[in-house]
Amino acid sequence: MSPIDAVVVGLSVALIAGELWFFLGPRRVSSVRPSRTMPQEIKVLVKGGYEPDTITVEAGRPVRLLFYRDETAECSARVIFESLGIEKELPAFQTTAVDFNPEKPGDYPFHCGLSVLHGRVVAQVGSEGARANLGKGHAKHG
Ligand SMILES: [Cu+2]
Repeated sequence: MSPIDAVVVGLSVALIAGELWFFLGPRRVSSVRPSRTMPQEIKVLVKGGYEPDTITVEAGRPVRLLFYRDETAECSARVIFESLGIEKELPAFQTTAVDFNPEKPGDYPFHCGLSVLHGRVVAQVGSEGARANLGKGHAKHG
């Protein structure tokens, strides 16, 4: 085998080994877990109702609901979470954030000022709850 042949064979072996390592080698798993202090952010469209009207989150982690009120109808001007003691004005065509931490698993209902429109936050143990919301929300939000 000439020196050139040896070089070619060597390079080929190295190339094959590289490819095998690349495709079959151990995967680097991102160890970045979502920080427990990062709020679970969910966008809610307010227009004759709440969309989504059922929001699943992980209990014990902060939640930030971003209400975008896409109307001027008086009915939806305020949102009330009685069990959390939260009441917020929702200016029309703006996004209003409502922050809270659902310490315990369970339902956290909310409604409009006249209790016509209803929605609820369902807090579940574990991150399954947070994943349920992935991809939800609306293009209308800024
Ligand atoms: Cu109402």
